[in-house]
Order: sequence, then structure tokens, then C-alpha cells
Amino acid sequence: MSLSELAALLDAELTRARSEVDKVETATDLDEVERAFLGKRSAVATVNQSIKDLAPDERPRAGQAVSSYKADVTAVVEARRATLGDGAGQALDRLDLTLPGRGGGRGHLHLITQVQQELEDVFLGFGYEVAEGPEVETDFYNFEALNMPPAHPARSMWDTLYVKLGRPEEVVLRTHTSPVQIRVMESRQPPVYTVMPGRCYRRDTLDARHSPVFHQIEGLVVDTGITFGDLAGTIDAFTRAYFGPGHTSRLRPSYFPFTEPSAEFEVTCFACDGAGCSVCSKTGWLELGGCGMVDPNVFRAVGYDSETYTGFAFGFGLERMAMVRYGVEHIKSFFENDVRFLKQF
Ligand code: 2NL
Repeated sequence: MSLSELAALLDAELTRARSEVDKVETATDLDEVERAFLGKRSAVATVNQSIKDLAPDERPRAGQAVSSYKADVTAVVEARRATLGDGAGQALDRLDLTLPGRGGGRGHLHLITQVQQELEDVFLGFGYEVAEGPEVETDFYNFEALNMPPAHPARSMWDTLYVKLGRPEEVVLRTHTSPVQIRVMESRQPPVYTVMPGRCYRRDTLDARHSPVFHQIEGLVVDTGITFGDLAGTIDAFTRAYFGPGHTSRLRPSYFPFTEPSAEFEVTCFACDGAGCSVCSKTGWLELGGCGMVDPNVFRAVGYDSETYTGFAFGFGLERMAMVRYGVEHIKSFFENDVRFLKQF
């Protein structure tokens, strides 16, 4: 091979190398092209071998031609490698800065909301409706219509939070959801089969089982011929539906100003199935709420004929329900909003 043939060959190889490098799609293919044009079996390697056959005065120029060929091909390959990149370069190359972030994962409903919805579902299954009403109420709806006239001693059962509106002690944060029941009865005639869930307020000092903000669900049934037997049967059907068929309920005499007769209702302890344990103070029973036959004075306040209609009502606390069912020891856990607690449910 003469010096000019050698130079022409390297020129042709450089042109080919450029076009091959241009066609390359992956880093691996680029490595292969690099080997083909610079490696041991490439044309330049053969050219390199034949330098020694040239006249001694031609050898330096041949050597320079080989070096410049190698430098050119290397530059072309490296330029392509920079745009193609290895794994990391490739990822960077494809990083789409307009994509939204990964986010913090999906949350879920608060345990109290879950319990409320599940209880609503149980009563919806019994054919009841769900009603809601204001959390700021008047004395009439919170007390008077519920058979507690001004200065009635039973008012002291509720540590009322008064709002500075209207006449003194006229506007209150509702101490129970019963005002919603009054509003439902005012708005229509029986039959009434309704549950009222919602937030309530009392001036209670926080302890393991009391909180100034809490939730209740109350039920009200008004129809012809409703008896205490219907009340007891409803409480028991509810107990089985919510806690499972292995649980039963019992009623113990009690007092509420808006029901007569009144009772507390208890369910068999979820922790020991009625055998007696520390959760139920060895009684086998857990108190959940109160109930009774609606006092005729309540019917009078809403304009229902208490000779034609009878009814029952019940009420219980959602936090208490959740504590009993999930073994939560302190009511404040529901309001502290510590996700480590909340995400367990
Ligand atoms: C309890 C007791 C109760 C009621 C709520 C009620 C409502 C009307 C008429 C009659 Cl409009 N009664 N509600 C009745 C008995 C008990 O709740 O300890 N709740 C946590």
C-alpha cells in the first residue's frame, strides 16, 4: 500500500465511521461501531501494520495520518456517546421535568367517619333515613322541646357551652344530636324512622373517656303502636348487625328527661365475649348508650298527637363505640391527628 492509498483508505473509513455512528441507537451499538473502526480487526489496524513496508521518509506522515484518523473517529464516537449516554446519561436525557411529583400516598377516612358511615349503613339497612342539622342551636331545640324547661334540674346533666348571640343563654353548641330529631318531627308527620349522626359539644374536662368535642348518633322512631318491645328488638338487631351475630344486648333502667321509661343499653363485651375481663370491669357487659320511649311532652312540643303515636329513641357516642370495637384506650387519640394512630384503621 502506498502512502496515498493509505491516506485515501483512512479518509474513506472516517466517512463510513461518521455515517455508521449517526445510525447508532444504543450505547452498546456505539461500542460495536467504535471497535469496528478503531479495534484490532479494523482497517486502521491493518494500515498501521503496513507502515513498516513504506519508505522510511514516508513513515512519519503515515503515522500522522493514522493518529489523526484515530482522533477524528474517537471525537465522532464520543460526541455521539454524550447525546446517547450510558444508562445514567440516558435517564437524565429522558427526565421529564414537567411530570407531577410522586405525592405522599393516598389517605383514608378518619376512624370516627368510618364508624359513623358503617352505623348509618346498618340503619339504612333497617329502612331508616339519615338526617343532619346545625351544630349551633337555640335553647328551644337543645333543651325546651326535649322536656327540659328553663331551670329544669336535668339541664345540669349537660355541661353546656353557650354562644354570645341573642339573649343570654339562648344560643348553645348542641350538647346532643336530639335537636335534629325535633327539627325532623317539626317538618313532617309520622311515620318517622331516622338516625341523626353528628358532632356535639360539652364543657367536659378531657379524660380517657370524655372530650369537649365528640360525636353521637341518635335514632328516632315514631309510628302507631310502637312499644318498648320494638325498642329492645331494634337495639338487639342493631347489636348483632354491627358487632356480629355472637353479640347480644341488655337494657337496664335509667333516666333521661326526654324519654319515659328510659334505659341504658349494654352489649356483651367484645374483648371477652361476656366472660368478664378488665375491659368490662369483670361484668361481661359494656355500656354503649341510652334509650327509651319518647316522652309525650316531646310530642306535644312538636305538635304530634301523643294519643295516636308512640315512639322510641336511642343515642350513643361514636368515640365510645370505636374505643370498644378497636380497643382504643384514650379518646384524645381521635383528635390529636397523629397519623401513626390514624393510619392503623
Ligand atoms: C345517651 C343517651 C339518648 C335519646 C338519646 C331522644 C331524642 C328525642 C326524644 C327522645 Cl327527640 N329521646 N334521644 C333518648 C334516650 C337516650 O341518648 O347516653 N347518649 C350518649
